[in-house]
Amino acid sequence: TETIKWWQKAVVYQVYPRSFQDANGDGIGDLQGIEQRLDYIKKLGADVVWLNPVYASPDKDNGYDISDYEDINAKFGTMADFDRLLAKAHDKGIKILMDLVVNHTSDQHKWFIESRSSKDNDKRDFYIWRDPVDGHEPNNWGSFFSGPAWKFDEATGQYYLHLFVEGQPDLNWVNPKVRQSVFDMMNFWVDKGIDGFRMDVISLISKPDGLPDGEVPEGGEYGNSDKAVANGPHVHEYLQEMRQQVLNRADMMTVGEASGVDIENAVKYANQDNSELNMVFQFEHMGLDNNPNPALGKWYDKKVSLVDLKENLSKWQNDLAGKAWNSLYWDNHDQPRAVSRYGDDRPEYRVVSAKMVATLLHFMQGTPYVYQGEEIGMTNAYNLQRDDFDDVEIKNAFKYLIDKDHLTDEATMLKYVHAKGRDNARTPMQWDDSKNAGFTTGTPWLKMNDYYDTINAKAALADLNSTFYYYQKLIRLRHELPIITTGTYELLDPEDEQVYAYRRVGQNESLLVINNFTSETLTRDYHVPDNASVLISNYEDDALTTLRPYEAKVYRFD
Ligand code: TEU
Ligand code: CA
Repeated sequence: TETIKWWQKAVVYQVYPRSFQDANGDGIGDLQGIEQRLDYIKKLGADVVWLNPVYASPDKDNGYDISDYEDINAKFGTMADFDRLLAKAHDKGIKILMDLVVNHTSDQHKWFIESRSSKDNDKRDFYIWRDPVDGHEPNNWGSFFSGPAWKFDEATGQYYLHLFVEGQPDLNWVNPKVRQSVFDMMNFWVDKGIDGFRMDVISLISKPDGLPDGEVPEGGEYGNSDKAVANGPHVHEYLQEMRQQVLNRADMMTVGEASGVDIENAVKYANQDNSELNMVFQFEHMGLDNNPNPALGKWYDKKVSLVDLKENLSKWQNDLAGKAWNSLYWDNHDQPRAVSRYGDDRPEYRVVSAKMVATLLHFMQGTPYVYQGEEIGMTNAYNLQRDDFDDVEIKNAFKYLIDKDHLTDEATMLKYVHAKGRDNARTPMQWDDSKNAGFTTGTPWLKMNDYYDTINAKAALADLNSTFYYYQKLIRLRHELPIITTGTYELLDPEDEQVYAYRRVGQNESLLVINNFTSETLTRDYHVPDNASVLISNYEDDALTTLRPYEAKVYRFD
């Protein structure tokens, strides 16, 4: 019999510290604010909190540009605040997962300041420096956030690589001193007693030999660096080294954010020998609703085809089964709100469809992640206008794709941003209906979503039919029923464009999970056995073969 690891039964709650709770009135969420809200997370039932980066940072990419890995961003508090938060969380039985951002540092990190100071500095090789080729960039790679992935540095006459913004130079993992410095830093956090790491773009740390050009999408200007770099030649070797030097020192949980990962590589990253990571975040389902014009990439506002979504998620369920472990997510700080993207955020359908979307995910095999506000059905922030956005990806998209390349008009781009932009997820948490939703007594760092008067945690906690209590039940069921962790997954009716139904089959019992993805009333007969009982549903009664708008129900039977 296989033994189940604690993180295989766990549910993770993701906290975006900047937007969770401001304790000191400066408009920015902070560590003391998170501490004040631990009981809320406990009430939901989550086992683990993943904190987005809280380290010292000039915030060119909201903390994903780290200038000191062993210090706390003063906006969020102090190391003493962190130590207290960790202790308080542990007292309540909540584990803390730290964000580990080691594909790149900030250009203000002391390693980079030294590295750029001269060609013979002993930190020069900590980063990826190249001579110009014919007076140009060394290759055609584009940054993930528009524009080129190379920046010319006058002082030494070379370019450095930055897959993200200029302030995020890529570390040179080929250099053993870089790896050792990263592992030492990780051990500093392990020694503090943290419970694991979420590893930012870990699939990108090993660059291909010779840094070959990437494929240029039709109508685009730069080569695709994601495809060129993902799952590079030494990435598995580096992670095995990390496992030996750091991860084996404690019973931790690790999840690698693996942009560009396919099944073959996921099976290596998250293999059951436990020689690398516990699980990865894959991105394929996030790309199914991309723009048909590849030069516009993710910028689009059409909903995903349910048939495509089923095909993709079922592939991950089936192909990792028994070989590697899945992570399950609809959203995070880089994605729009789940109910807006996969459900229906019109007032009459918001709650019911948020529950349906949750049901679909939470009965799959893997470790589910709930992004702050998802549990109360927070929606995209349609009230933000071009000047309100903070996210560098959105700002650059307007600057490069619209102002410079005119790929579409500005009004259309705004619609795309309202559908896909990262700031949809980053508007502050809505705690109550008082000014600024109880998030801050000051001026919030990012404009609030208009809907906090009706969509807020206080209202959700006062209503036993809220999405909050539905998530609470989903989490409790995962803890109580082993079949959700171990059962076999079987997709039903792959071609059905309106209903996503699947079975989980265990040794002594089965679950049948049925989700109406539409606002229509449908008729379907799944031949539910007589001895079946409804385990959870977003409607009060069971209408048998009738599926009401966004109805979700799970039958349990022998
Ligand atoms: O995201 C990596 C990543 O793949 C994103 O660029 C993603 O494609 C994009 O955000 C979708 O819009 C991680 C972090 O989660 C993100 O917040 C950082 O900006 C990025 O790495 C750089 O550190
Ligand atoms: Ca604050």
